[in-house]
Amino acid sequence: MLGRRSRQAPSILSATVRQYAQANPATATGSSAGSGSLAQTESGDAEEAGATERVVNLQLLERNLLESKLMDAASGTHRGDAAGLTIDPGIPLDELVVRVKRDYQQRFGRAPQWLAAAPGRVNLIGEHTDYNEGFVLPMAIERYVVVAAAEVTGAAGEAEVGLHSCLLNQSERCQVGASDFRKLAPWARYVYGVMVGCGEQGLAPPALEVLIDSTVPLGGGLSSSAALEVATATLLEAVTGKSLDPIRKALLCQKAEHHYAGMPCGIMDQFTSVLGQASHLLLLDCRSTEVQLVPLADPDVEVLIINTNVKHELTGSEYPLRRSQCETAARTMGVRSLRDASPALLAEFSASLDPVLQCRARHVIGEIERTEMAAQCLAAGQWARLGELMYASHASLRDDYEVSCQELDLLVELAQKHGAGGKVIGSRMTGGGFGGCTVSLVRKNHLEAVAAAIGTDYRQQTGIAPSLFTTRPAQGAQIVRG
Ligand code: GAF
Repeated sequence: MLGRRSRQAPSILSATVRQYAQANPATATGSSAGSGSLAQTESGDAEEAGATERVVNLQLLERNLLESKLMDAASGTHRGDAAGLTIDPGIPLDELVVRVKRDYQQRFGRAPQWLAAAPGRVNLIGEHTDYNEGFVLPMAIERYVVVAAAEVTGAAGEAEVGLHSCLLNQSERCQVGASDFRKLAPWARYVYGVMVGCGEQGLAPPALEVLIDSTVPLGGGLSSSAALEVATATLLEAVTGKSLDPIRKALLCQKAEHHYAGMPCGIMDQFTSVLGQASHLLLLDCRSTEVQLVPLADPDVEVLIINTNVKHELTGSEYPLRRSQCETAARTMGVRSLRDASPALLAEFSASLDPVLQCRARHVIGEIERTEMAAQCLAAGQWARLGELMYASHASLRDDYEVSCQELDLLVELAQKHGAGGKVIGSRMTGGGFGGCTVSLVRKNHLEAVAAAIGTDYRQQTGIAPSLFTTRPAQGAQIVRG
């Protein structure tokens, strides 16, 4: 039986990546991946969030327009009459690299010396479970952040780093470890935080000019920020010629997000961007950091991502609020985290636990269970059951965790409607919520028709064009040679 719940709480955790087949020899095939080494889990530093009311975005239209522009820029597409009805083929990594090299040459008058790429991620199931020490089942996607750099020779004193974002057409300058990061643009804080963290691990950068480009949609819940962090850490590995342990690297990036971007995220996004494997999902145990590779290589099954192109939460307070609600629920029930809770334990506390906290805990406890089951279904090819688990996950996120929104719910309903009869295996919101994307598993020969039908209905009912693309599970971060 896969992933039995460990009630141990080790302080130093060994991290291994292994093939799911090792635990389930009867159901999976493939080669094993490398292994990480030692790491201490970051417990997180979520602040007590005061606000309990859901934040409604009063400037939704304005923000949608801005984000749509950014998303178009990220995907390299232009919206025409067919927007929202066709699947965006995207830009392959090698083309993005060529674009980055060309832009670097134009901006700085010479070729970059080092390049690194890191992917975004989509989570198939296991939402809001990572910071509860549960399981997640994500994969890296074929959308990347690419960073390029060359050394600035003759720089005196503190090494100054120049940063340019092609996506936003913005530039920043900083001295790693010596600048006030609050004065930097938000995107540059991620880079700065990672560079500080790398410096602490002996990978301090010299004076550099850095150029950044991306095809990971911004604000779409596909981890554009984790991809930026991990690409930066990978770039510094190339620059310094030193390697970070993969687990340490992911934790360093997570820490940068906590401290320099103020987002108390879990470990899923950074781990996936570092450890992603072609043709595989990662069943990540967020307590032990053990990863099992679950094959997703059936040529008849497509992973369809649909972006609602809305984002309803302006303040960012909902995520820390959920995190602190989970911590309070766990404390009240006398367990270290909701990983250690069960439906029976929750029932015991039905009289004393706040009803909202009961709902939050019910989601997390159920979602951890669903994620383990989903990995088993995938490995055994039990697609119908997997689909049920995905729909159940969405309902739980909508009703108990309250992180969905009308647009996400509509996309899932449309997937169910147009995918009846097994055309769509399952569908659910993915990522933090309040907008962003859904992930659906779709039978290949129905893909185009189903995508067009969902896109048309969504646009008709919301007035918003969604963005659609498919992806195979991608390789994690890499230094790009030549
Ligand atoms: C965001 C966070 F960054 C992740 O750590 C995870 O909690 C996710 O939301 C929800 O599953 O992407």
